[in-house]
Amino acid sequence: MLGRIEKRVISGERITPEEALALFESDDIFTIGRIASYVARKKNGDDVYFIQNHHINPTNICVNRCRFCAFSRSKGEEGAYEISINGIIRRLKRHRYIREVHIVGGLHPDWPFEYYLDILREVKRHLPHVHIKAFTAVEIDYFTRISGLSLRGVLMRLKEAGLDLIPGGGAEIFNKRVRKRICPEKIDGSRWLEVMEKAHRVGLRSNATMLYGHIESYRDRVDHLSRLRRLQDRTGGFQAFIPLAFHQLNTDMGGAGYVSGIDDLKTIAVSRIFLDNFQHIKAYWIMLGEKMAQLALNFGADDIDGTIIEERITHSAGATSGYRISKDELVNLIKKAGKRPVERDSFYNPLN
Ligand code: V47
Ligand code: SF4
Repeated sequence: MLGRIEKRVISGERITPEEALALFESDDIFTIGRIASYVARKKNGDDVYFIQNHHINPTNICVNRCRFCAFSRSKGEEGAYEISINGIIRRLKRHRYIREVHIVGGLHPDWPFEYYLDILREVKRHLPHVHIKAFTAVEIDYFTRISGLSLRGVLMRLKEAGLDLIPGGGAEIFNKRVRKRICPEKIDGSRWLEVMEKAHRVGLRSNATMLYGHIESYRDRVDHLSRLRRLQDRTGGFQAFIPLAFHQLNTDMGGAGYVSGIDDLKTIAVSRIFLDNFQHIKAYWIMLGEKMAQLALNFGADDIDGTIIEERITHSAGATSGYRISKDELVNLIKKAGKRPVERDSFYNPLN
């Protein structure tokens, strides 16, 4: 079966969901890695992208309280926090060299939509050279509810205020049954896809993610990837796909166990092979750990994310990676994987 898939991929054919399932079910990680590397090299040569970026999570107060999320708190609960707009600007000004800020947070019960627009405006005013990647599809849907505006209306206001692109979070797993168990309050998969489709239609590019390694099956992963591939066929608006390895510490899903390194590599590789219409597959070093992310560069990934500087979501759930990494360390890590480091901006334009 793998031999047939490899031949089909080499002759430029698209693999079917059944074939993707067969790859997930196979133990032949080296053959899967070889096929994925072939696809990655055809798309991006030996280039591996990174960016000097800064993550900011303005608040962990969230009305959703997903079961897999160790980061969120309810209002008034111990550990709940809010960072003021001044606080955000102060943090960013300490790192003026960054090219992108990634802003996502909880669904705050009291903040009006205007407040989120103010965050964008102030960041743009103080750091006009920085691209703003902000607000997951889940937050954007929430903005329609708190503002009473249409989805298009919200997206246009965000764009006017300075939003450059949308991160891929909140996708989790689209399968209804699994989603109900891991994040019952969250918008369903169809709505997540609808928000992304509309965003692409108004000219905003975005990423996509998949949370794996909890209670989902391989079939659920293939269903998730299929739905993303179909939307990408229609809009072409996704830049990168990022598989996110579930971390269980301090969550309500403690029995799930740790995701194995083999599963991390396999998920990167199958994503690379199946998502033939995505230009980039990102090995997010914060979740994979620096070493596994480096290995993933030889299993189909061509992007390792960036300097991050401040990370709360995964570290709340027990991530063992560092909190930040320097540009030099990223370059070194990519070179040692036998790849060519390319510093990029938010739209994958190479910087010299
Ligand atoms: O939406 C939450 C996930 C996401 C846990 O677009 C967890 O470039 C694992 O989307 N274990 C946020 N994952 C992170 C994200 C992201 C990260 C880096 C780059 C980009 C991009 C996007 O983190 C959430 C959720 O899916 N998450 N809790 C956890 N316990
Ligand atoms: Fe809220 Fe996002 Fe955490 Fe869910 S994953 S509880 S929506 S912060």
